[in-house]
Amino acid sequence: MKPKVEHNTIVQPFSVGWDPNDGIMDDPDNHIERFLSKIKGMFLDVDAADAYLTEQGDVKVYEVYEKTIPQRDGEIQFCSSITHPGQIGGEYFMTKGHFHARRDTAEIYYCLRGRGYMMMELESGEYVMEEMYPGRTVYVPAFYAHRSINVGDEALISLAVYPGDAGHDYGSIETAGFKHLVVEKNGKPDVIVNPRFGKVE
Ligand code: PAN
Ligand code: ZN
Repeated sequence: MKPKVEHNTIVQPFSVGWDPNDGIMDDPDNHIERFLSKIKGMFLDVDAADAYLTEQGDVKVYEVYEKTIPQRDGEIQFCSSITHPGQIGGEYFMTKGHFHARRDTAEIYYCLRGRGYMMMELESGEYVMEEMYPGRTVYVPAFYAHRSINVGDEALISLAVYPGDAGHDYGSIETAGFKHLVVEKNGKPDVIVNPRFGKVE
């Protein structure tokens, strides 16, 4: 059987409005919202997450606005990534993070608002963290899992751009976690080693 050729769907040129102050895209195809109740397991202190939910209710930890682009080589995916400010047991609000399903694909994040870090980790647990603040661009090389971490007191807003066929592998992070976590210590961000890293639950 001949392989299915997907190149018969041609994307029409388009433009889209996107407000750098709040990261909201005018006419998105997808608006992904991640609430604490659904992702509390990614925080180290799940009891603190439960206490937060009881005391302050469910909150949006982060959200993404995007247009639907065919997932194929040659196209480019882009989205508005918004991580809200907050902490759970001293650990800053952050995205779930992922490897790209196609591991040999990179990504850039152009930060427009807020203050934070991009945590980038290889499967081995080796890591590099780059600062994010307005005007700063982070290059996430191929093979690095990546997550945005908001260490400020306003939303951390970035434009993320990556190859059309990169895809997302969340499973590896959900089972093994990131080896390095960022927590507040003496009022400043500090990196700790995740005691649960690599322990499949
Ligand atoms: C970004 C992320 C976005 C949300 O567009 O998807 O910041 O983070 P999670 O995907 O980890 O939930 C990206 O890195 N795309 O490849
Ligand atoms: Zn990515």
